[in-house]
Amino acid sequence: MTYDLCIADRGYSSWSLRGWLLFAAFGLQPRLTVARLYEPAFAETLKTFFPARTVPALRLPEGVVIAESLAIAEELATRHPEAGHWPTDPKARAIARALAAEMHAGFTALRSHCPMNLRLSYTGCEPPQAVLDDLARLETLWAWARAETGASGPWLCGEYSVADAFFAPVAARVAGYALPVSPAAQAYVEAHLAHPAFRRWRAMGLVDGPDQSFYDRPWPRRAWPGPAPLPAEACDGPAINAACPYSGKPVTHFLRVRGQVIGFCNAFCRDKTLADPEAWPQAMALLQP
Ligand SMILES: N[C@@H](CCC(=O)N[C@@H](CS)C(=O)NCC(=O)O)C(=O)O
Repeated sequence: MTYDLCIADRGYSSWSLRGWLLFAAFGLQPRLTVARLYEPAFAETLKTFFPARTVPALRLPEGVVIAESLAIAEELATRHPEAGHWPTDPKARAIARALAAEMHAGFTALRSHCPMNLRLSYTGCEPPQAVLDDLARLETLWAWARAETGASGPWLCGEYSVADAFFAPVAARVAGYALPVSPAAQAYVEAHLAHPAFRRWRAMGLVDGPDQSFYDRPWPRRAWPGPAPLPAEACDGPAINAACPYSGKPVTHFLRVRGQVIGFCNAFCRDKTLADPEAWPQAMALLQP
């Protein structure tokens, strides 16, 4: 059963992140096509996903394309009930669905003033009142979900669900623009930044395509407030491994981490690992203690 998922620049495309998390955070793997935002080829690429005109666009195994994140969530949840997209408890499930739907339809001020940019973090963005209102609504929703579902861990409705996948790019915006939130909301943001699938996506987003000037802002920058990556550098071989940890193919591209050289079968897989080695357990497993 093959799913073809079309996404755009991982560093910037918030809806692509949601679509991808609906797979990666629930143990599913699509075949990816990557389009580039703001390039003529974007529309060309999407022609192969008719009738989609935005990403994410998902071609189901039957051949039909659906290009709305909520529809993708519902299809995957129905087709893979074991994957846990929605909470099984009826009350928690209803709340998770309400959260995902409100996210999908709302928060327009936050979305337009603070577009997702995983490549850096700004300070001094001075959010206007409409963004502060959106942040207040997030605080209300997040606290309500926790109180009603009795969630005691990091996620809103118990286990990580579609609701959390939908708020992951919102957490990235709070982190990326140093937005003012309560300690409880900040803890939720930090849980997203440390989530294994989010970390893998961001590592890819750091090296996936050029910087997009559309997202430049004139504000001071600070270090990304998520987990600090292990220092690593590109280098020459030989490596401690002959086969790429991801594909099993012979290694051609190398990096050094913790004083050891690991090889990969292409530049992208080397570079995404270089960006955040600990996001990639298959690569880290190669290292000698
Ligand atoms: N309602 C859509 C929104 C998708 C969307 O707006 N995606 C953006 C990228 S983050 C896009 O494709 N923009 C390109 C365009 O509008 O031309 C969904 O639920 O997935």
